[in-house]
Amino acid sequence: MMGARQAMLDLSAAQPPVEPLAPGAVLLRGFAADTASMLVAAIDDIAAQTPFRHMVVPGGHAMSAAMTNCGGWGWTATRRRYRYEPADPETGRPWPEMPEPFRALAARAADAAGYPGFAPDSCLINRYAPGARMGLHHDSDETDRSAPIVSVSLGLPAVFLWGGLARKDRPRKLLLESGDIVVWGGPARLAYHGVEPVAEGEHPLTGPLRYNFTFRKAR
Ligand code: MD3
Ligand code: FE
Repeated sequence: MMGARQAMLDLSAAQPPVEPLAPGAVLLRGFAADTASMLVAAIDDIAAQTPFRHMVVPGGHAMSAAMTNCGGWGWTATRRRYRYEPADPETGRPWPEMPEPFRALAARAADAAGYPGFAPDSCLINRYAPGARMGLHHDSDETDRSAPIVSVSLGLPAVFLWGGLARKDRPRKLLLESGDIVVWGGPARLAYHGVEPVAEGEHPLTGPLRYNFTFRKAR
């Protein structure tokens, strides 16, 4: 009885919609919604080994988003420079391994966005409390710019700002909600972007927090 026709009507097998944002950039709304609670548990496990911290950047101010990493290379900032490090400068130990479900999710999202074979070696995890933000920047510390960046948002929503390839280009605004994934590659890879201050709120999964993690090919 379970013929092809019935399989086509099985909504549980449907893929979430793929929304093109710009050449190279794709929004996958809700792509991580069904694995979100597992992802939050994995973040808690990583943070127990390599704590969230507010990095100080060149210019001297501490970032309002707290950060940690998993995978072979972790993004770090100091007063002097930005750099990918194989170990956490705070603990002296290698960053925790990238959990297999993280790697699989990133590869599946990249594939859905038209970037097959994505093999990230780095995952930067950002934690936003209400009021935390991220100023307009582009991500240029990676050696391999041919690979996309896959960004996963969990918990409280945030208004994401996304501009052009020049800092002066006026940014567009996009609400990113829990479970949303954005893939940035090709001509969008070096676009300027940022996050407006996160509003107060309570999310069933994360309480008063937003997480964003970005999968990268650093080397
Ligand atoms: C567009 N994170 O960690 S994710 C970052 O929500 C970062 O925490 C933001 O920017 C956050 O560097 C935004 C969306 C994002 C990430 C990387 C990009 C957009 C991007 C790289 C190129 C273009
Ligand atoms: Fe960024």
